Amino acid sequence: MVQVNNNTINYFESVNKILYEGKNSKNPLAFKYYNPEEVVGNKTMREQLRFSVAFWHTFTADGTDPFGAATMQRSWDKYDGMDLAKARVEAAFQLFEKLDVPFFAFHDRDIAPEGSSLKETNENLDIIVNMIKDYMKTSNVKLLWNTANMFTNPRFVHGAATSCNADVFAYAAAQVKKGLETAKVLGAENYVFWGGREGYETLLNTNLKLELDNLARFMHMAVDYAKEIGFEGQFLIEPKPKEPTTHQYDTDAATTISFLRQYGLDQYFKLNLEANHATLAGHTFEHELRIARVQGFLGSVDANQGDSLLGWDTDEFPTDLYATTLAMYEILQNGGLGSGGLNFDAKVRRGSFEQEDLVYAHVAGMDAFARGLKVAHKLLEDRVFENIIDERYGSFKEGIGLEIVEGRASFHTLEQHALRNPNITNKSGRQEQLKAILNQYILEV
Ligand code: XLS
Ligand code: NI
Ligand code: NI
Repeated sequence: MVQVNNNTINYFESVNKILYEGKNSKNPLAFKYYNPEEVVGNKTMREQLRFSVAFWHTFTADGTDPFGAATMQRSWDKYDGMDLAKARVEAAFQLFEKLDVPFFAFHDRDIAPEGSSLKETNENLDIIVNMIKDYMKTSNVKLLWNTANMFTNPRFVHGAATSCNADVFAYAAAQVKKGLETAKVLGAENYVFWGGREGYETLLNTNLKLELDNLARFMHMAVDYAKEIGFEGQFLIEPKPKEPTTHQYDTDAATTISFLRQYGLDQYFKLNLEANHATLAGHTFEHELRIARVQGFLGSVDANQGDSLLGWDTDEFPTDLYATTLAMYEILQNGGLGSGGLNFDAKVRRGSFEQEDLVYAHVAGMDAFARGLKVAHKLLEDRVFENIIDERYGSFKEGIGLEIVEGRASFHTLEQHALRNPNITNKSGRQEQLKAILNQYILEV
């Protein structure tokens, strides 16, 4: 055990290391499906899934919502200020070990409090970053990504890189500069941009063109600075359509890819896709993953789920097996996530206020993705949908279809074909049958 506040505290006293006990286990503090060493496909589950704990939801959130006060009292909350920040790091590394997760992720302001000036804030950050660095020396946990919180402080009321105020743009740049230095010091695998308040409330006061141009300028400067200091992690953008602003610029995967291409940033960035953001954008999670995958932009995942009855970013722990299966189906076809991972950008419900709930929640999410991985792997191994899809598009493998695909067709040749073939026959898409097959795999693999 490690010592921080000159105390040796076991912050998760009632919890032992979580072990794989198999699907018949009744132990809530054991994995039923996640068996880190089990090989699925060509890698172990640990390598395939690359789980990450999100510092903000698990160590700083307290259950506050727009209607009510904090419900969660954590064992590290007896401290405050920098002592609290240190205690959180200590608790975090204890939980990482108990869950045996390979990664974690944080915003700068999750890990250290702001001071009265940028200089003091950076000094606070340095102390905690050095402490984390020390912990990482004796732990297997790596930093999946870090990011800058440029949405909580009132200075970001009109955004950060898309603020109407150039002083705020400069402050944000200073913050991301420090963030990249932090990423370098801690060997982060990625650096994330989530567009906190990078959007607008009303077009009536917004120079949309200037804001988008500035956002791109900001990202180019980040890329340049990363090169300058030798940070080689992957840059990621996390799309979200709304909340907190009415319209967020990084609305969804397709919009963000088009922004990256328009501004010549596409070679430097991939996407960090969050399940709940996909549904907020009116898409399924698998849609977002597919769009990114087929265009070579699938970088990482914020693994959570929304609630269709609520319609905001509820950030629940992922337990929906259809969603985890179809997500893993995309990820496996992507050849994995590369330097990315499955980051639990998820929080326990306000009513789940006991500290053990944090552990139950991660166990639930890890098991749901482990099961999704196995089902998706089997679906792909059996070529269940691939064979059906191949056959469905068979008309493009011969005759006029092949001419179209090979670029040999024109409106002239196509018109001749249409005139020669008056009787078109289509075949059923078999959606219901396919869903029944998917159910069968989820239940039986
Ligand atoms: C908020 C985002 C945020 C990012 C990191 O909706 O999901 O948590 O993942 O800034
Ligand atoms: Ni997120
Ligand atoms: Ni989110």
